[in-house]
Amino acid sequence: MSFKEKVIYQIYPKSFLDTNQDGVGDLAGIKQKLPYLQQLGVDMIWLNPVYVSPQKDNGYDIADYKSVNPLFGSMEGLEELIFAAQELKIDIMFDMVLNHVSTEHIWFQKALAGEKKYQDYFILRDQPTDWVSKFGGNAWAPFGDTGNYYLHLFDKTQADLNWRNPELREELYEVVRFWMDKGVKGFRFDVINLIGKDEELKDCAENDGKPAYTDRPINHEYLRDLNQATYGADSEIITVGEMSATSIPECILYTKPERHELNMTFNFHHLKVDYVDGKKWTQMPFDFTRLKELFHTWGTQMSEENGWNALFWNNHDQPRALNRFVDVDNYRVEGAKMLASAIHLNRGTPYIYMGEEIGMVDPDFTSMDQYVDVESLNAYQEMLDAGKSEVDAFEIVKAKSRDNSRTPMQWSSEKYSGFSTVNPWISVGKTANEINVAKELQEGSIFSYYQKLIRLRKDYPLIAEGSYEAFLPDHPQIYGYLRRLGKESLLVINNFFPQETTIEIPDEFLTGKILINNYEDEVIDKNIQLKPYQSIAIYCD
Ligand code: TEU
Ligand code: CA
Repeated sequence: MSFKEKVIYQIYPKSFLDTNQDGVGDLAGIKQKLPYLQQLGVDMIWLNPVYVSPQKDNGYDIADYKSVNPLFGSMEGLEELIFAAQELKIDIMFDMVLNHVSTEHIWFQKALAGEKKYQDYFILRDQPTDWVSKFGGNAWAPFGDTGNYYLHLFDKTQADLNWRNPELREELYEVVRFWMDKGVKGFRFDVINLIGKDEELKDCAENDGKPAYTDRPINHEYLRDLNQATYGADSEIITVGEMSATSIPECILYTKPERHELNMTFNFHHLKVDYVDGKKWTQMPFDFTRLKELFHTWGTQMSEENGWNALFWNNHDQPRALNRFVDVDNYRVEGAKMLASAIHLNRGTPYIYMGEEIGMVDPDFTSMDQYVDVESLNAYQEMLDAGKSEVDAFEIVKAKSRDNSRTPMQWSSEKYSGFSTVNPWISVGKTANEINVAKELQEGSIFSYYQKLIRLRKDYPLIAEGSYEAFLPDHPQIYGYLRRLGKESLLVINNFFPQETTIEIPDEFLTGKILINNYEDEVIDKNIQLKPYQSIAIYCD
């Protein structure tokens, strides 16, 4: 089965299921829930980092690439998980953080101790540039008492690696091969479009310095090299690159099959349509016109140039999409299904973030003490420093924090949502009694809707392989598209608003059949009146 037919499920291990009652999710918990994932029908699970790490950035600060953090289990436990998953035809995707390591990594420690070989693994300069760290402040920190500075595009404890050094590159390839040998079948490469820094690093006031280190031409060379040295020869392996502040032409280059870089890319433009002036720590209602324009330009151009998108609404860095794009108090269920249809019938590989399949929402925290994430804590402080009141800064953190998606999976209405029997590392969301897996499987309809979408992708090659065209691009409420493959076509219509609206169905679809619909009993007429957040897909051949 090609990666175009597959659906990938993302698990944030810390928050999935705690089996040894220490308040932290673990590998044994994932293993225990494999039948649940099989029931859903997903093909692969992406695990956020489970390596040894001081957890300053929840595992994205790796101290040892070839290890399993005792917090989550053991290497043996991981091997058991990989094996048990394979038995159910589910593969494991690992998160490869190759742009930076924790300052507790032995390489950084040896570099600090003066070993020249390891100093060449990092990006050291005697003068910092004006680049801003993605987690706040200048992107350079003093390198011990050497008078030099090391680059950290993220937290101070995450030192950027020097990909210009072939020895360093070989070490990282070895890491990828190590996990391939363990049976890992997928790799998600963290901020992989930032690895190729220029030799000479210059000040760049524009956009916090991003143009100086993002999508540089040499980045493509490194990816081709990585491909050749590791997964390139194994057609079973699936790769996805997480791309920070990228563009369509770059993502076409990263994913065009004949270039042998990656299978697909994540980009975040559609998740910035509720940012004021592109700034995250602000609030506004989402800009639907902009969202649609992004979907249409990415969809059309990737389709025309044979690039491939990873499709998603949620991940561990984003507040829940239901709270951002849907009137969640009145239309949570309809909205959850509509959002799901909008991406699962689209051109690209869909990802489901844990809890999305039961319509989980943001936790509704009431105090700053409940937040754990380093980015959120830094941002809160920066907002106070800039003169915002505590109340206003809290409101923004509440809407924007990455912790919104990192709360424990809601399994049942038991204490701590059935995630653990002890107080979890981060508080459980307020809705756990109403929104949980046990209840959803008994009386809900979101989970079964996801099952159906996953099934459709496998039953209709058109969904996996078809081209993409915009439908009614100027309609104020509808995000619609057409998929075509040979004589077959699919029309997907999504009403993104709580207001009804009427649309005209093109003649070719009047004799088609409805593949999926989030309301019952719709007949295909020349004019269809769409209900709040209604989504319909009509197929004809
Ligand atoms: O994220 C990269 C990234 O660009 C986001 O962190 C983004 O800048 C941020 O979330 C804005 O809110 C990846 C991981 O997904 C993230 O969890 C890590 O913190 C980051 O890389 C560093 O490894
Ligand atoms: Ca545990």
